[in-house]
Amino acid sequence: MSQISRAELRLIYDSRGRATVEARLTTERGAVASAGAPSGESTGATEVLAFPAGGVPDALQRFESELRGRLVGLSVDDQVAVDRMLHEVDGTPNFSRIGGNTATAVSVACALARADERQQPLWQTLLRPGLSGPTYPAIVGNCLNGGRHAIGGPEIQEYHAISESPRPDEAIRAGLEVHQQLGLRLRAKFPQAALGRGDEGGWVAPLGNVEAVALLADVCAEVRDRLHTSVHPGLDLAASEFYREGKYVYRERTLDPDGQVAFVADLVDRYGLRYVEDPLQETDYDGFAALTRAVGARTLVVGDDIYTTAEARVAEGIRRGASNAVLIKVNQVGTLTDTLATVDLARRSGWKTVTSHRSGETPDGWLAHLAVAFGSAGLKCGLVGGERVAKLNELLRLAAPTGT
Ligand code: 2PG
Ligand code: MG
Repeated sequence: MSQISRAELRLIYDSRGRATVEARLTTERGAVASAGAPSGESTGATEVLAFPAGGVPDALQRFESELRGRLVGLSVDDQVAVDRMLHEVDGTPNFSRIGGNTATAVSVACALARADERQQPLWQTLLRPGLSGPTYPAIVGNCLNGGRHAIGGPEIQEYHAISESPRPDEAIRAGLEVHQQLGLRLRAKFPQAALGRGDEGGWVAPLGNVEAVALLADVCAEVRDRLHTSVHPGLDLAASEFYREGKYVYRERTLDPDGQVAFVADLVDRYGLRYVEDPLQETDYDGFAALTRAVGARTLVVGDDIYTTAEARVAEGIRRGASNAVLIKVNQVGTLTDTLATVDLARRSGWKTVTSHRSGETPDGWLAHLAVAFGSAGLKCGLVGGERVAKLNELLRLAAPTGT
């Protein structure tokens, strides 16, 4: 058992150039570990707050006056005690005093320091019950951006290539190939347009919602045949973002909730989607359940904004059969202990987990270890852009530590 001898929090910038925090913990045995916290843009209503009302300056000040002294002397072996202290000092249900990103950075840095002391990779330190070694997640790789992550794209927020292989290098290669081929197809289709990339590195193009799914499905099929790797289309609709007064408002159509369930089910069947995240707005457990009954046997129906990684909301989802998978983002709940409770509940209940980045990311790689430690079906971390590639590269490193 080794105690924290020094604790620091600093301002850093995320991939959007917005301020966030990074924690650095030193132990009495000389381990040093840093972790930065990412930030979302299409956040769930029930997420903890990333920062106190005064933003990062307030978070830094509260850390100095209330947290630093409490951290020093705690054991890095006792993740639960560290995370409990974060809740105690905060004293609110949603980390609105110290900020969920401070909690996330400290909590993950503690796990990294423990792994360092044990001379283990992080995934091994956090490996969930029932898992005896690493299993590698499918790559949920963002190829095309819309919604709040892009300017001028479709309403659906994320168009993914879901690439699966027991070998992460093959899965990553297939995802990257879809991204690159899609870029070439867009260039050919819109020779005069200014093509760009969105917040998560996916392309942004003047495509309709269904037109984009069709194009992605076509490119996935071509890459699948050529590389002989399983790669299929998937979506994060982030449907709360275009839900207005009881209706889902796309540029091409406006749908009531039943119409939305039928629309998404049709996309799954027509284009072979293997992944649909947030197909309904974040309070519609019944709509989620109807879609899961319709297509849950052939696709992952994943809840993000509806659960916000919180154990109680996932328990409600399980009771109501609302989906068959849950997205896992540490900073939606603020600590690793809270995150592990949700992951373990999902695993016990036969649900899949998908471990996810945020749209505003840091160049840290620890997310890849979390996906492996949790036995996640997917690692959702984007495909291109330094902050996304950092996670993919870390997955490569942990899968083949010697580079073979
Ligand atoms: C999502 C995420 C990440 P954000 O909706 O799943 O892709 O977006 O971080 O903006 O919440
Ligand atoms: Mg989402």
